[in-house]
Amino acid sequence: MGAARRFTPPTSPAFWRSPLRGPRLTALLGVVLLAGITLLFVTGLLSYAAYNPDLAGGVNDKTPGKGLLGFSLFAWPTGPHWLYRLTQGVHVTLGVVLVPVLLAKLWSVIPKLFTMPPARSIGHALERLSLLLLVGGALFEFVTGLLNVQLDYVFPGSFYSLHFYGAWVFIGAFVVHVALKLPRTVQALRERTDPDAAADDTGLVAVRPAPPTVSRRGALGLVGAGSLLLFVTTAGQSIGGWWRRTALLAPHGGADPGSGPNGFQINKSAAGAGVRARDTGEDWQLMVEGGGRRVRLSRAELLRLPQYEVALPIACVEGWSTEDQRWSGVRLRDLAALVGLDEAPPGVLVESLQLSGAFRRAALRDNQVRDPRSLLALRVGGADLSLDHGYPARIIVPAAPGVLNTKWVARMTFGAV
Ligand SMILES: Nc1nc2c(c(=O)[nH]1)N[C@H]1C(S)=C(S)[C@@H](COP(=O)(O)O)O[C@H]1N2
Ligand SMILES: [Mo]
Repeated sequence: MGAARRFTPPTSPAFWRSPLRGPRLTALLGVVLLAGITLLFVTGLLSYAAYNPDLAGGVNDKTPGKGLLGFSLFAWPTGPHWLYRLTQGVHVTLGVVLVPVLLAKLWSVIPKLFTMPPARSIGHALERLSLLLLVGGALFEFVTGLLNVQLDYVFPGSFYSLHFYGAWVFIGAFVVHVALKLPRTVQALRERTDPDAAADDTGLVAVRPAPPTVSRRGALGLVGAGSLLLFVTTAGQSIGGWWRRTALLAPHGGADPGSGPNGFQINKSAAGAGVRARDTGEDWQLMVEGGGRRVRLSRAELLRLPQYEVALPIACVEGWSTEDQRWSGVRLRDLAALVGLDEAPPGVLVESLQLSGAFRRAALRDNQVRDPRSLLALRVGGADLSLDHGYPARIIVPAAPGVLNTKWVARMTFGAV
């Protein structure tokens, strides 16, 4: 028997032996994340604004305590009609695709987690604390985002506040981190090779490197291949057409939509929302209120009003979207005119006959009501709406997130928001 090998704890630099680690690998992964996370942050803020959380009454507001963090809000436009489809498709697809890069980046710096002593000075302690917020924030944002996309809102309602406040904590730590590390990152990218362990000021280069099993280029290739695989199995849910078949990782929605004009993704089925066929039968009436007036309309009466057809997609916060569907029905501004609000109609509060659930009501801004493409849709693709797509009537608004396209509408109150 040979002498017992001495145990090397992870707090010892000798424990970390991969010859791949070094400032250059970390810097390369770092710049990819710098670009990617910046775009994630911007598209995330856009998605937040697209919900119109600042409308009066707080109907759409899942983060009433946002305070100054609501500074970025603006009136979300109604064009181009594919706007939310694009921004949210980018947000979700990019978030998924960056997962291997994030994991590789964390792997590349993991020896630093075990640095001893834990804090050499107050400055060092503060830096490590900010890293806790950085790494914790990154993992939190990616995990909550992926759970929301994959599991159909595991935390309905609260997802928005978790992901929103988490994003601000994370981005604060991220900005500090970038400011501290950018000079060293640029230097590492300029120098073609890593310093040896003795000259290394980053603590990343292995002091006792193991023989290489893969080159650094090979390792980056693996990360890239992982991202590419995730891209082709995710992006199809937003690109549509032939690509939809490649979207193996996309969520499958509340029900099988079947084929025909109503054969597109269903988010929450009628059964799932507790909407029964007898609530939507002959007795169903739409109540339109506003300007001190009230009108009730049956579906037959709605069908006798001027009908318009628009080609618009449904684009969900989860990242999936449909191709443009041919919706037809009554213009929202014509409904406002029915209660006398034909001059510059105001925003509207839309309520579903669904009794409970976070998405049973939504508010639309005046610019959305006024757009001639905004409809109370009665039909899609030349057929009556299916119960799962919102029969007898649902909202469809250009460029808006799917959540504002309320299904099984029962009441519309103009001027309530
Ligand atoms: N009443 C009601 N309307 C609703 C929802 C809901 O749960 N209840 N879900 C919304 C969400 S989040 C989306 S993405 C769209 C999806 O519409 P679809 O199922 O017809 O594709 O409906 C919206 N309208
Ligand atoms: Mo949605």
